[in-house]
Amino acid sequence: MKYSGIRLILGDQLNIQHSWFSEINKDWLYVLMEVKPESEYVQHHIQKIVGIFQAMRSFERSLADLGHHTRYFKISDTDNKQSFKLNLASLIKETGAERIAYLEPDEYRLDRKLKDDLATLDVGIEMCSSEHFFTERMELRGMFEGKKQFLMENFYRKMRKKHHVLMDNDKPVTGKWNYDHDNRKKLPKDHEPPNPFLVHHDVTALLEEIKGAGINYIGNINPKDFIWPKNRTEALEGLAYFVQDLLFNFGRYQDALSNEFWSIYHSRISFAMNLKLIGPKEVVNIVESTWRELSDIESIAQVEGFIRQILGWREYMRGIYWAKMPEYASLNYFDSKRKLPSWFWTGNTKMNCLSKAIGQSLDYAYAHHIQRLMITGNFALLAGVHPDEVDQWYLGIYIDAFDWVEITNTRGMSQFADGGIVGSKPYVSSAAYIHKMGNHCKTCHYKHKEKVGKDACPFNSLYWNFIDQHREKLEKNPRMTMMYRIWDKYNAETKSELLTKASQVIEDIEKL
Ligand code: FAD
Ligand code: DLZ
Repeated sequence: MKYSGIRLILGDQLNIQHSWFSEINKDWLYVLMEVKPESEYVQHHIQKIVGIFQAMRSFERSLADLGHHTRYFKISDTDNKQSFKLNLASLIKETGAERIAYLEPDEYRLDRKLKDDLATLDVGIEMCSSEHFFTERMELRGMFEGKKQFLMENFYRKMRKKHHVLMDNDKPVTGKWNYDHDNRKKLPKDHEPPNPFLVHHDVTALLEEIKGAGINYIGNINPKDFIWPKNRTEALEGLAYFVQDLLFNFGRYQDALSNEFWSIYHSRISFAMNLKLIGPKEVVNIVESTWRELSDIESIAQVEGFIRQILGWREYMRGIYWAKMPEYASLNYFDSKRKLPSWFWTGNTKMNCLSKAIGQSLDYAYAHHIQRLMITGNFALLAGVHPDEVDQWYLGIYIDAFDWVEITNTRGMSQFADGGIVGSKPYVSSAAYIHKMGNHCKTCHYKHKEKVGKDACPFNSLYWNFIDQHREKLEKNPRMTMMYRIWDKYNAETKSELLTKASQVIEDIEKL
């Protein structure tokens, strides 16, 4: 059939509410493609590939059911040239299309690639807004001008005002902007959070197609019971479950760690949001209106804590990404050089917190924020692992991982490789923090209170080694002063024992 134009939809642009789809226009052919290079730019978790392809296929069916004209390239199709450019070139020939429109990619890599690739096709090109975020790509950059650091909290308050979220006129509702301070509890003994919201899909056939295409992957999957949403309806069900059963403990336990529960009170909506099955504006609206309807003033700390993650952190990270790419992707403030230990791909370590965080990441392609920041990220930073290694691991393993939000969180917030653009100090801790926030240490082979003995928790010596090693870069940071004061009070013998122990830990890193 002949079309005057082709509209390309990427795998993380499945926004059925986009204005593109508001009316049926038979001049446009909507195109989605499963292509090998997008699955292989990093070694992905199999659940991430399955989850994206499942949602893409479902999205194309929804568009066709609405009456739009579509073309879908499956990974196994023999006429699939496994390239956006080559598939589009064939379609231009086949349909006579004279223009291609696409939605702004969220990743710098793909943004550049599509610009370059499409420029070689002899048609008109148009890039349109994805109509998903609160902010425009470059909005934060303007606020940055002349500043080394632009604090998330300042950005968040601007967003609250601009979008009238949790505001009474120009004042924050209840008079306070941020309730983070009230929100740092571990789970009480015998406390059981509700079960995570799960859908159940049989993806056996899709998995076989992916294997047949020879795509390399990591991680585990139960193809008879795949738990990630495939469309907007399922994503909205997950959100409704969160609002009803989890939100009112969200902030309180958002930093908790647990041996038993893998998502605690977290929403698990990042995958659906990053694919754009649901949008941040509707999530924030639903949460705020539920809170206002219930008039439950006590729960403001939970509600504000959750909204801050989406209106604050998520938009802020995207703003930093577009303000600082491409340089951001190669920052390495501490000049770290090591490789990740091989047990990051198996979870086979005697360190219980790491074994649990990595094990569940392999099983579910998911870990909650504190596991990513204070367990795996903390360890990688203390062990001096190169940020490229750390980025690749996070980008591959998590179902919600896309460069714009992964790299700013990993290289920025977690590894401080940006020297303090995102964070005001490195997120590092000894075992004391991990013990304080959960029950991992209770059942661990290592002793959280010991620093240098055979069974001392490796986090302890690595922590002090980090403090010692990076003195020049950190001691003037006001938020690190206290740690240097403590370190300086240790006598020479204690210091030497700690540093020797840290060297042993690094030497034996594969056997920890
Ligand atoms: P909840 O705890 O329920 O939070 C609700 C929502 O808030 C999330 O769905 C997410 O959209 C948003 N949010 C919360 N924290 C952040 C944050 N720091 N940055 C951006 N959005 C946030 N998030 C991703 O979406 N993709 C990633 O690739 C990613 N990589 C990360 C890597 C590291 C090292 C760290 C420390 C954090 C990373 N995050 C990433 C942020 C955060 O950990 C996840 O968004 C969150 O764990 C997703 O689970 P959830 O939906 O249950 O979140
Ligand atoms: C992550 C991913 C994967 C695994 N596969 C595809 C694909 O085959 N086709 C596609 O259009 N998109 C895929 N994606 C998502 C893209 O990489 C995504 O659009 C970019 O990461 C931009 O954020």
